Amino acid sequence: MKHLLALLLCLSVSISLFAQTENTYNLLPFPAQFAGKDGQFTVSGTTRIVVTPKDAGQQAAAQTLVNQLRTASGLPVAVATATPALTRGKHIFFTRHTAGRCGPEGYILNVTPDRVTVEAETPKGYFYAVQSLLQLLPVQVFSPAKLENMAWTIPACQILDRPRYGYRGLMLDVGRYFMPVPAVKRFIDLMAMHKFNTFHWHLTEDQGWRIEIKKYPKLTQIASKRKETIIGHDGQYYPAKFDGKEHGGYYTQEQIKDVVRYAAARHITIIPEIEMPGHSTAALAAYPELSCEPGKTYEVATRWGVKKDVYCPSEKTFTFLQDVLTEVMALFPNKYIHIGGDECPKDAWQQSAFCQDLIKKLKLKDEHELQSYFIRRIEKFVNSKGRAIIGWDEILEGGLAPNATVMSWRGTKGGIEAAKQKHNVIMTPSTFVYLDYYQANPANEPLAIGGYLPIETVYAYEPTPSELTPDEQKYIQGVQANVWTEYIPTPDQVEYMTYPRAAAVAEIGWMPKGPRNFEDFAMRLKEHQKRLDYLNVNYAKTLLDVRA
Ligand code: TNX
Repeated sequence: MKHLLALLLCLSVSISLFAQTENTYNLLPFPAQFAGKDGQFTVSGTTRIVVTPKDAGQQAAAQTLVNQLRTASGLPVAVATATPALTRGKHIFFTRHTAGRCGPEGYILNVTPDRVTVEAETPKGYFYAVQSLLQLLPVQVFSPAKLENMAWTIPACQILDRPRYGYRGLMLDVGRYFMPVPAVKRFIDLMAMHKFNTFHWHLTEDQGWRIEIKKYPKLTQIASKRKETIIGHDGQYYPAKFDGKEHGGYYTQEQIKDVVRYAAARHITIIPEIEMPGHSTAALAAYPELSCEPGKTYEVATRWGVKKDVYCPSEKTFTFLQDVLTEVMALFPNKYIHIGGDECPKDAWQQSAFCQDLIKKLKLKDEHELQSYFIRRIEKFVNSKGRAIIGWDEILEGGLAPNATVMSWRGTKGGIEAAKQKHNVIMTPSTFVYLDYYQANPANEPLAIGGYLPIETVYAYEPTPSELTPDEQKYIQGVQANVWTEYIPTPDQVEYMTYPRAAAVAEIGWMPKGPRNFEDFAMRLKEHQKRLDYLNVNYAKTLLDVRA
């Protein structure tokens, strides 16, 4: 009996300890500096989110908090501008930080039983503070419907938070499978919740062109549709199988503008990608005169894999691409335009008399240098409009364009090389952050492109290569995970492949350098998944299954 009592006591202590860790500080990504305190702040119907008059950034962030709280709690919480009476009350206060400790994306959060203060220097800082406050509240705050009998508490703590990297991205490939606007917006919503700040929108592919270009209507009339899709890969990873369905879709320029605004409201920059000179079969199907083979006609590709049908480095192509980029730059106001540059087989160029003459005329060594000439010319154009290019690491071959940022995807080699050449780098190695790869035993998973990338591996990734000197390391701007969609035909499947692994990427990009504890992450993730449940996210349950 005594033993039984002791056991029960032990159990209840460990349960309450567990409950403590489980229900309190399940922040994801975890903040840079964090100290838990005693007690808690309770949100009630009279709680006001108090903002400085005329501060639109505070106002917007406070409104996000109020909307979520009202939906889940039904409490009449509201945003209010500061008055002396309010200042004495138990409220949530937004104030502008002036001591320079937050930086462009950071915030300071102080939660005591008597008040909550939120400090930041920018609208983005306030926005991220609110994301953290929502994560400090019970997970039920993510409920889309009102819940009764809840205590809406925020555990006391002190947080000084700012991200490790200024670039924290996710890429979505809408070329292989078109994803409708609501799906893209939802992808953006989930990114914002995880404090990602860059959405790389892969808009053109061999298998489909997805952005309306007014000057070239055949891009949407012809290049945005394919006859049917073969579930199979050139080079045959898998037996080919027809899905028998036509596939297509594109975004109108109005829709693009709407998505850009939507993302901006969530402090996410969109980087559009227009692929060149490879991955361009769909564009050639619409405008075959852009190829090196006069008279040849093309069809939008229906199989996956690297295609030999590529743009010719001709004046016609440059005019076309400059026109396209002009419309693209008008739609996307940010600095960076991604010009692809990956996987461009040189066969067509080798066989083309025009290309061989051009190589001679420009005194180039080979087709790699011809690709470099291609990218440099495009870069010059983009730079002349006040913008900058990003390209996949193949743009290193034959010489980097002078101001280009490199995305290192074939492992980390390209990124290391580019940083040594004093170019900015985004690390996105397939070996760690390709979310199209299997996350668990392929035998139990839906068909994927191959590769094996469980969340533990993703979480173990250190984006800044130790091979670089401290000076060179400064060129590593951040980290991005890529969702290629050859085997991901629906938005639901996108969520399945993206989460929870993207949560690991979010934390890698945010938390200060240092040893990371996967067990700690996994425990927070378990709670975090309840938030994703409320949001109806179709995340893979892999981690929970493994650990159950
Ligand atoms: C390589 S990563 C590609 C994509 C594929 C992906 C599949 C890169 C720049 N190119 O075209 O979709 O592998 O994992």
